[in-house]
Amino acid sequence: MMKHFSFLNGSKLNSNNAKDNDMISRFIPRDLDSKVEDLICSAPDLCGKRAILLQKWQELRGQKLNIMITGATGCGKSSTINALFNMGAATVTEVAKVGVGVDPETMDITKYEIGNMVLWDSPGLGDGKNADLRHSKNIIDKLLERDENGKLLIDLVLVILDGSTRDLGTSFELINKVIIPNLGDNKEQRILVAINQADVAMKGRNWDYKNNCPEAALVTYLEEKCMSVRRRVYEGTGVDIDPIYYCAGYKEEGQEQGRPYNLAKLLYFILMHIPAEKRLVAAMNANQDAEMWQDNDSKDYGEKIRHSLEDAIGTSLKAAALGAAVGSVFGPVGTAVGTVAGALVGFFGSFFG
Ligand SMILES: Nc1nc2c(ncn2[C@@H]2O[C@H](COP(=O)(O)OP(=O)(O)O)[C@@H](O)[C@H]2O)c(=O)[nH]1
Ligand SMILES: [Mg+2]
Repeated sequence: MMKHFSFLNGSKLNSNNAKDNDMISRFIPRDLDSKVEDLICSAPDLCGKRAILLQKWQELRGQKLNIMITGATGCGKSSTINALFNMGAATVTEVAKVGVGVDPETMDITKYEIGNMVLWDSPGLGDGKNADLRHSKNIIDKLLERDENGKLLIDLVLVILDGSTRDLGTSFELINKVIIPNLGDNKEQRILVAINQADVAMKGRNWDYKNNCPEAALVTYLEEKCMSVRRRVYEGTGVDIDPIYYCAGYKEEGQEQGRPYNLAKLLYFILMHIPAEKRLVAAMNANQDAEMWQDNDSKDYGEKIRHSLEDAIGTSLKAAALGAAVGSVFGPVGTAVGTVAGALVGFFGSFFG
């Protein structure tokens, strides 16, 4: 059921005033609905399309997103999830527990639910023969699972590799033998391989700790590592992936918390690998600590993230309002909807840098 919206007393929010800017900086998702309601109600030129837009907005908000995160124990799955998303709001469930007395570190799948987003934290291979068999089976079962509409449940598999490990044999086993054969159609779209712990890939050498970024020699090393992973996966499966490297951040005893590197890049790649109408759900649950997103190999990712959201939301709202084919929408209503999409992305996209 659609929530009751106050259409009649619209136009109370001017998106340019100082109060509003202050609200942007302290924005929390809880406020998002009322902000969008205000935006849609106060936008001119919508020609009676407000109710449709509000309903479409609720539909986008209500999308279900399922991401599997897998990789060898210690590669940084937990660290990555904590860096990327607003895990303070997550509910946690241990699922698919098989057997008794297993080591908690290698214990099967953990399910994190944050709003409409579900993360399935699934150990990869390398924990011994029995554990590997169990983990493979759990991963395959999850990959083959279908939602209530008969579509594959998992939208994206994020495979994390430990960049400080030379031998990635078990990771190729996981990607080439377990994941890719069970990914269904559109395999390139539904897998993202990310090499973590970029800071210690050369045992801590060539990492610029002051500026939190790799020096030239380490960049070369990491780029080669990405190419070599790409090649190994292509040779093994014929699937052409585009791996990236990053750093989830680290916490050493008695030291300052290390900031992530390329985390905004990782989020951008995640957004581009999930269905466009689900991008909003991912972004809404992103970590709102601006510090996490600030260090990347390019300054553009904040802008790219906002653009990909604006594009997805704008396209969807326009299509709903005008019943027209995507991309062919011009004229005042199209422009007004585009403005609404841009403004609402601005509301919660400011922390991406
Ligand atoms: N130096 C460094 N350490 C990391 C990074 N990511 C994770 N770690 C450390 O690696 C260890 C294992 O990480 P964790 O997230 O528990 O891995 P998981 O077993 O895959 O969930 C922890 O001590 C983390 O602090 C990183 O990017 N750089
Ligand atoms: Mg973990």
